[in-house]
Amino acid sequence: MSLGKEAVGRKAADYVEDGMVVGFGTGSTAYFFIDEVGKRIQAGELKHIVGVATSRQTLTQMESLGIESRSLDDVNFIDLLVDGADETTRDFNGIKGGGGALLHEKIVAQNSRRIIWIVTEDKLVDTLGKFPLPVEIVQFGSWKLFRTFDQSGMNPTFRKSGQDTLFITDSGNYIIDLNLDVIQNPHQLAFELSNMVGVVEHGLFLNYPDVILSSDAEGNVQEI
Ligand code: ABF
Repeated sequence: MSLGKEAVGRKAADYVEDGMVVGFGTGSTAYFFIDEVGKRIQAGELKHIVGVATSRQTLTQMESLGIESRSLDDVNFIDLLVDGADETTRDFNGIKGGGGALLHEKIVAQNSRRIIWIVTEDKLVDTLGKFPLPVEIVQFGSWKLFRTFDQSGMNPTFRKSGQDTLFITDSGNYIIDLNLDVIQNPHQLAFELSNMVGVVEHGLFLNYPDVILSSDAEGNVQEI
């Protein structure tokens, strides 16, 4: 098993300081970050930490570790957000939302003063798009939006949570994944998606992180 996810998740806890309002990301790498911060709080190594979760799944883990949590609207801003990503380039553009939490993740990111992405090195790509691009959409008229994506050659698929059950996000929306393979102009695509009626948010996170921590399979972590 790769040591990368655990190594980079735990390493990110070094960037948390006493008294911080911390944004806790979602996903299998963020899991280790949350666990490590919880351990350091329990050991008295970190004090007066307040956390904001990016998903119900993350909130549940935070509560199990005794991490004090607030809703986003109950804090002025977030000092540091640590989150995973599905793909990222070395110039800090990425795709997120593989875990279905992209909307809350992007809202929390917009309210964070510093953002660290934690990834294993396989997530580092030259060009985005191999990972299907998640697009969160309202349920009303979703099949019409699907048809629009399909007719535009964007190879859409509805995100499923079971055999025939459509995945529902924490905000009660659907997700369509766009299987694009290569995204030559992510800024243009982000602009187009953001202006489509019925699209709530997309998984292109362009120029979001301040730091990317990447780990190899042996658990060697580097800062990009
Ligand atoms: C989260 O991190 C999601 O956007 C994304 O799906 C997830 C991917 O990370 P991991 O591989 O660690 O689960 O932010």
